[in-house]
Amino acid sequence: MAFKKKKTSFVIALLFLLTTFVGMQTSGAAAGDQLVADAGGPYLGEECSSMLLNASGSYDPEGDLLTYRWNIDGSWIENGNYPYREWMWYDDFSGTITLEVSDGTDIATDTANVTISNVPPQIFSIEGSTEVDLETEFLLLVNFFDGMPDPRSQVASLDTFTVTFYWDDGSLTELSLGAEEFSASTSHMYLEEGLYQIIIAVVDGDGGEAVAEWDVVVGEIASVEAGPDGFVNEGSLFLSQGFLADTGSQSYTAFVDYYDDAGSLPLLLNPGNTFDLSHTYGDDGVYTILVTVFNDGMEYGEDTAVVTVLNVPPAFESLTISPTDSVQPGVPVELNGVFSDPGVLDLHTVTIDWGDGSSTSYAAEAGITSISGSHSYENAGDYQLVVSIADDDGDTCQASMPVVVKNPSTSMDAIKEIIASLKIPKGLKNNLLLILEKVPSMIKHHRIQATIHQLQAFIHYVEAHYGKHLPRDQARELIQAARLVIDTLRTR
Ligand SMILES: [Ca+2]
Ligand SMILES: [Ca+2]
Ligand SMILES: [Ca+2]
Ligand SMILES: [Ca+2]
Repeated sequence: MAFKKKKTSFVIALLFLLTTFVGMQTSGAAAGDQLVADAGGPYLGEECSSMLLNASGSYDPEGDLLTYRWNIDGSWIENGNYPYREWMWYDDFSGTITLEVSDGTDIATDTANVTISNVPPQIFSIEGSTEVDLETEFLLLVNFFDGMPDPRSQVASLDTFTVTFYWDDGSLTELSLGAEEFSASTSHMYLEEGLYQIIIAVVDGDGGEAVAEWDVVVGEIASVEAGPDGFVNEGSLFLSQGFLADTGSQSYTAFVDYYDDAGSLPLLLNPGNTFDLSHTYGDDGVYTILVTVFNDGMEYGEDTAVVTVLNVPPAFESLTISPTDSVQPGVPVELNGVFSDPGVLDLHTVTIDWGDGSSTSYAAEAGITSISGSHSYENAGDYQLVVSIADDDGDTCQASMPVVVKNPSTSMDAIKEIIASLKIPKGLKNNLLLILEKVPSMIKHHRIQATIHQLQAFIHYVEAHYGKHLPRDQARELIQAARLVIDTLRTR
């Protein structure tokens, strides 16, 4: 709302009042005998729908007859002595309009905000054939409208259009239309027989969209089409789609046999008499899917599709050995693991090559996916253990792990050799050998704690003579060798 000046001096006082008593503007009390314009609004609407502009809040305190005019989109629209004015925008719009009122002497103006939204097109009809010959052009026509479609007051928008025909064979046709061009036609030719679901999209220049579907049967198709043959891996979902030649009637019932233990199953028919095939095979092979359709209890037709299911090799999920670092001869190494195979019906052969010339092999029934084995090595050494798994269709997987076997008895022999070579008093040398005398037999009988205890006693004895009759370097060498044997004994 705004006021038109009468005298310059008055404006200053008026601005003061406006700033101080904003809430009093509409009352007119603060404006004295000023002419007041009120443009109403804000106005919200849609393109091609009538809008009533309302200036009835305008007034003249002196009661003079007012004249009204509106400025819309840069043009003045005279409205005589009428405060109301019907107006229509033919396209979406966002902005302001200006009202000017006059009492013959003075004028006052006001603005109002307007937001007009786009209306999407509407598809009225599609004209064309539902059955066409192969490799023959056929015509399709779409009728639509954009704006106010009510036949009593049909009003078109200013929008332009893009019409796209998606032919369902991987190709499309796009047409550009000008304002008020409300029909589009084009032709197409199919190179393969089948049922095609054509999508027609009409989009106006402001993004409003309408979509419709048109089904067409191309060529001489069988009453039932089970869809194309296909390939899939065992354990993966096979998905395909088929249809009936009659796309309209709802009197059909269908069954599918996926050619495995499940036998014949009811098959859901979608609107338009299409159907979805969906199955997971537990083993490789060539399977013939059979679809049978009945109409009111009578067989209507049947069709097959061949699915070739490919074998998938097994794979390791986990594999561990225990103990993890080193092991002594004669102490068993435990192997454990899990493998997988999407072919849930596959049988497997697990082979463990222990790396020392011996191996273990066993058969795992369908559904058994664990790996286990146990083995004792006779001699110290570094071995490479290899696990192989083969399914009954010739695919395999393989994994290997190192195994370290250490012999504490060998290490004991090394200690004795060190003692024998020492240049120390004979009595001391004999005592050292005496403490270790029973150790090899203890190791042989797996008396681990007693062996460790005896070796610790040996270390204490060496420490007691450290730097005296036993030179420091040689004492350290003996202690280190004894600790190595203890470590080997502990890791079992
Ligand atoms: Ca528009
Ligand atoms: Ca529109
Ligand atoms: Ca298989
Ligand atoms: Ca397999």
